[in-house]
Amino acid sequence: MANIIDGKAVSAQVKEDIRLETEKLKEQGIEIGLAVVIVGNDPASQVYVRNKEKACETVGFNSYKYALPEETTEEELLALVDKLNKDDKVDGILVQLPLPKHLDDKVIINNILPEKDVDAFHPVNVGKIMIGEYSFLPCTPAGVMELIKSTGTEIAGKNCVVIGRSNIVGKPQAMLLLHQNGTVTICHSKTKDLKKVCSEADILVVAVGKPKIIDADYIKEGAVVIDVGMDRDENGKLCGDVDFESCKEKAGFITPVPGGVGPMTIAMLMKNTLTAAKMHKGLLAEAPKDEPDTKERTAWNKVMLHT
Ligand code: BQF
Repeated sequence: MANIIDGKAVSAQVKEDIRLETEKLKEQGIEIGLAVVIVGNDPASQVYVRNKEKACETVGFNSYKYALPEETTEEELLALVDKLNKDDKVDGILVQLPLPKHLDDKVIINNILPEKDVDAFHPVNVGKIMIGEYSFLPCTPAGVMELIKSTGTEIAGKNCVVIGRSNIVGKPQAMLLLHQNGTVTICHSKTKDLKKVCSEADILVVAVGKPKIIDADYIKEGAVVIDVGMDRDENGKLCGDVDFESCKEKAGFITPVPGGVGPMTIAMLMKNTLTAAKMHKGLLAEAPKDEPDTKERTAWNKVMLHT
């Protein structure tokens, strides 16, 4: 039986550290605010937004929720983004994706001030991730890194396989693993012999979006298996991209769904909001830099803790 990675517990620890720091800032008269914008009535998005508001409450941030109707125009949404960009109480802005079809995610994201872009989706922040200069951590990949760290697994020199190449998870995930000196392979729908590639992975991150497509045949004995999937099985029950029951004996460590990566995504969003606030208030002059070749693991810790 593999060790099950408890994402809820790790996220609770991250949030507790943030709560303590937020409390100290409050004593100096500094409050932290996150604006959460949701357009339309997608039920999953509503759950995610609620999770984010709850997390704000847990760590002591002010959250400002803007629930806009499905018919909101690009002009109206951009006007709100502009207002939030200028609002001094708002340190971070989060626009819940996906947006309704008539709105272009890219146009909206490009109009969020990079220094308030706590999802790290703005091209400026994406570029910084590429060069290992993290103003903001990409939330889900950074959460995955924390979960790997919690297992005590060294990343340097390991075979790391990421399945999925999205801009939100797969691509930035590969970068973070690379910056920790992993030997990284990105797989996708055109990859030949996925099973063979995966079965050589010491660390396997699955972000495909298809229920239980990875079973024990894909897993190397003792591997760290991280499941980013948020899918529904044939009975409509929440499950991941990894067939947990099939893999749990063979993997060394494995994340469950729910209770694995999901809570970490939220915790990392809180961490980014704290960073945004500190930058905004002039408490953090420069973005932390990651220089993996010289500083290796300690660099990651520094980046994560913004020390
Ligand atoms: C848990 C997300 C796909 C597309 C857009 C806790 C969340 C999920 C699960 C959550 C996600 C997934 C979020 C659990 C935010 C993660 O206990 O397992 C929290 O709220 N997430 C999102 O905002 O947009 C998404 C997945």
